[in-house]
Parts: sequence; structure tokens; C-alpha cells
Amino acid sequence: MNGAESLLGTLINNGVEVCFSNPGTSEMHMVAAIGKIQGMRSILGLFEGVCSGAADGYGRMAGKPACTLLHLGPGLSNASANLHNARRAHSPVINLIGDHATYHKKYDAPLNSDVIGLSDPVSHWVRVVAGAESLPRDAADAVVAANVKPGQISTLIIPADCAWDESVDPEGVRKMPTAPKATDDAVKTAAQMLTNGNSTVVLMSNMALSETCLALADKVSSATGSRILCDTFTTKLARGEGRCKIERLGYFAEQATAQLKDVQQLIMVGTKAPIGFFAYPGKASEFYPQGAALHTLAEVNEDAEDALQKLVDELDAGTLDARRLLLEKPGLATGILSPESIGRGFAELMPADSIVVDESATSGGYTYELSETAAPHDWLSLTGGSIGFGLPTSIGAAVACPDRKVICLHGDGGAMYTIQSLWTMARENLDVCIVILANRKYQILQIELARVGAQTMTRKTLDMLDLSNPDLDFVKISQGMGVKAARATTADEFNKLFAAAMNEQGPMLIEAMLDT
Ligand SMILES: Cc1ncc(C[n+]2csc(CCOP(=O)(O)OP(=O)(O)O)c2C)c(N)n1
Repeated sequence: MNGAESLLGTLINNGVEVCFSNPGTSEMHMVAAIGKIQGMRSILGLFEGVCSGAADGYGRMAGKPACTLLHLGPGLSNASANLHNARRAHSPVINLIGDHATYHKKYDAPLNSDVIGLSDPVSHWVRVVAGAESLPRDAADAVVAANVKPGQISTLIIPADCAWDESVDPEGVRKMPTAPKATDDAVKTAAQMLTNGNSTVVLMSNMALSETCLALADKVSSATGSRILCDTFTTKLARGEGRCKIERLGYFAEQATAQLKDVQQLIMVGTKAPIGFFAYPGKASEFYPQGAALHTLAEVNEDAEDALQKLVDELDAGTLDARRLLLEKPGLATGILSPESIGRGFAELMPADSIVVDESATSGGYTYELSETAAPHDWLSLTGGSIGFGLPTSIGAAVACPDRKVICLHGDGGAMYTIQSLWTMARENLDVCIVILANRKYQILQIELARVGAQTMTRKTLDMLDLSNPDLDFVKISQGMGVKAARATTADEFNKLFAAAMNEQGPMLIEAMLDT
């Protein structure tokens, strides 16, 4: 058995069953091994950012890592933006990066690069394989590292000769790490703060946004009068009918500071104290009032459910009923197509258990608000701010959850970054409905240009934020990659197309024209 086969056997033994790949010559033995050995589904992405984003979506929904297969430093570099997003989402991901054979490195052949240097910023764990016989152990260590809660990026750099040389048997099942518990002191301090009469916000994210955690937080809120908020951008948020309400922190500083205006105490669960996405001239970076008391009940890596349960017990709130949202739909709109009419159609027609992947940018506010009481669903958002995450992440979510409808809400600008994702969706026949919110501009940047206090707004400046001339035709682009597509120019057309997409299996793109 060669190194590649032994590596693969080890991954499979440890629950890794999907590989999002874009290989080259240095990965050929791994390609051959995947073809030969049962148990690893291989999904080709036509750009490495598709593979890494897909691994992010898979990790978020499966709760375990997929692997990527990438070609030396350049392949890894192409994957990096979505690895950054995955790192910010705390998604479990294993990168398998081929490199030149150990004895070939010294010649500095054209594809030679500092693979470790490129890996470090987007990885929690990096290892270069020293020889074929250590590969199974290295692979098992990589899986364990990726499974550190909530999830980590582990990167295994595999010189080609380590993959083709004779190796040893694959490693068996390793014990995967569990999340450490929050301390009793952290629970007691939180309980004291919540009962001292000061106005308190509990800010939650990451592992604290499961249905169970939201219900526990709701009991805390009922018992103490505190408010429960979540971060603006979250890895996975349980929403809709039967879930408990949670207020989302606004994106812009004015919104978030208004939400937290009179707050005297902030208790964090699975997140850190709220700060601005960017700095703006003359505005504070912190969203909370100066002098507010800050306390962390559970760190990002700690078991949020255990901490919230202990807090509920400490507050004697266990017998309270969690206030669960009732199904309430907004009704379909008619007439012009607007972000609001799209939001209404989306919230009305979305089936139960949908997975919403949100890169809707400035056009998406209504989709979020109006779906609060829609059918139960999970909401995945852009955690690292690097656009081009939505389409690839939808691939991974659909692979992890083949029985659930994935709805991808995407700005037209962001969609163009990783548009090749459509081809993979077609090839794998993934059940994804993509809604392109086609305003034909980088609208957020037009807003930001004014907000940062930039003094000039010439034609030349505005052209850098404009997507017209020529206009993008997402219907043709999509059809060209094998995904069925249609354009909606009115609310009624959108409703009809979206309803059809919800009732059919397989990928379908709707270009929602908002530029009129
Ligand atoms: C990798 C990366 N490059 C550039 C940006 C800067 N940026 C933020 S939003 C945006 C445009 C988004 O346009 P679109 O998806 O059409 O949404 P809209 O703003 O029009 O709602 C850009 C270029 C970014 N966040 N990430």
C-alpha cells in the first residue's frame, strides 16, 4: 500500500467521506487512490475557492470535516479567501496540499513556493509529511485537529514521493476531542450579573445558536428580563417556526450602538464583545457603551449548551417554558420586484428544513426579517467578510444534507467571484436554488464611499463600483454551466419561479432584476 492509499484509508476510518478536489501532477497518487478505494466521494471544483467554500458549507452542516485536495502553493492560495471565511466560521476542514517530492524541492522548479508560509494564516494546524510511513499518523492527527471544537482548519502538506512510496497500514478510529466546559465561576458570575438589576444583553454566536441553546437563552431572558442578541454574521443559526426569537446585531455602527445604547452589562456566549466590521473616521470601534461590564460565560471553543443549561439551573429557570415562534407568513407580493417583494416570496414559499446560505449583501434585509416566523430553517452567513462564499458554501451544505432544500441568496457582484460553482452543482445534481439579486453594482461600496467620508465621487470613482457596461447575463452564464435558469422582472414572475424551484429537485438559478 502506498502513502496515498494509507492516507485515504485513515481519513475514511475517521469519518472523512467527501473530498472537494482540484488536483495537479503532484496529487496524482491521491487522485488514483480516491479512484481505487471505496468510501471517499470526490467532487471536482473548477477553482480552488469553490473547493474551500464547499468544505466550509459541508463542515457547518455535517459537523465534521470534508477534505480539500489542492495543488501546491498556488492551489492553496486560490483557496485561501474561502479558507479565511471557514476559519472565521470555525468550520472543520482538512486541506490536503500536494507538494514537490522531497528530493525535488531543492531545484526550485516553477511551482515551488513557501507552502507553509501560505498555509499558516488560514490554518490552525499545519504539518509537512516527512515520509510515506508517517502519513497515516499525520492524517489521523489532521482529522483530530480539524475536529477541535467548534472546528479548525488543518493543513497537511504532502510531498509527492510520500504519496507514492510504500507505506504502512492505515490508522484506525481515533477519539475526537470534545468541547471543554465553561467554569462554574463563569456561570455564577453570569447569574449574579443577570440578577443585580442592571440592564443586560446576552450576546451569542457559534455553538450557542442551536435550537436547544436558543431555548435555554430564552428561559434566561424570561427569568431575568435580559435581552438576547446574536452576532451579525453567524455560522449557523436555527430560525423560524418552533425556534426562539433572537435579535441580530446590526451591521452598521449606528444600528448596533443604538441597539446597545443603555446596556450596562454584556455577557458573551460563544463570541467576543461586539466591535465594528470596519473603523470609520470619528466613530468608536466598540459598539457597547464605555464602562459597560463585560463577562464571558463560554468562550468560542467551550460547550455553550452546557454553560447555558447550568445558568438556567443557577437561575432556577428550568421549569419556565421557552417561548417558541409560531408560523406566520408575510403573504406574496405583487407588482414591482424589490428586495421586499423577494423577501415576501422567499419567506412565504421556503419549505421546512431549508438551509439558507446568505450572501445577499444590501438586497437581503427583508429576506432575513420576513423569514423570522417562516418554516423552520438554518441560516448560514458570511462570517469572514470575503465575498464569493455563498455559491461554494451552498455546494457543501447540499452535499452534507441531500434531503434538504438549499436556498442561496446572492449579490451579483459576490456571485461572480466563484461562479464556477454552478458547474459543480449541475454535475452533482445538487438541490440548490440560487437567487441572484441583480442590482448591477457593488451597492454596499457605494454606500460605504459616503460613510467613510470620501470627498469625491467622480464618474471614474463610481465606475469602480458599477457592474454594468457590459451587463452580466446570469441566465446565460448559468445555462452555459448546465444549471437551469430564468429571469424575474416582477414580483409575480419571481413568485412563480421561486415556487417552481421549491417544488423541484436539482439546481436552478433565478436572476432577480433589481436594477430598474
Ligand atoms: C474578497 C473580497 N474582495 C472585495 C471585497 C469588497 N467588497 C465588499 S462588498 C463588495 C461588493 C458586493 O457586491 P454585491 O454582491 O453585488 O452586493 P451589493 O453590495 O450590490 O448588495 C465588495 C467588492 C470583499 N469584501 N471581499
